[in-house]
Amino acid sequence: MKLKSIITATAMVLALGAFIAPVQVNAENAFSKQALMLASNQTHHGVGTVTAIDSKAKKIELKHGPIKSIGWMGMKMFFAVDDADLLDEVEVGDKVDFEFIETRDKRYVITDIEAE
Ligand SMILES: [Cu+2]
Repeated sequence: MKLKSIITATAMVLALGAFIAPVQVNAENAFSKQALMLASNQTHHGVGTVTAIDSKAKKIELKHGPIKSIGWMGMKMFFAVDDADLLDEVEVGDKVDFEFIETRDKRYVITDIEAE
């Protein structure tokens, strides 16, 4: 009886381990430290015009329209970019479609952008 309990307990721990382990591996592999600091898993989509590009600082200024998913009116503002190569895709004056995420420290990071 006692041995059976130990075996059952061991099996449960192993089963639990098998359940948790892949999640931890995924979290380490698939998400950067920055991504884990996200305010939510939501990606926001916006449309706007490029008003300035700062490749060195990995920033882009956009005059964007309202973005309902995050409760914003239209405005002109800077966004960070995760990958500076994205800035090679667009020029000042371009009308763009873009996607961004919000970090917990209220930074807005563009994950995709393309000229319309
Ligand atoms: Cu804005």
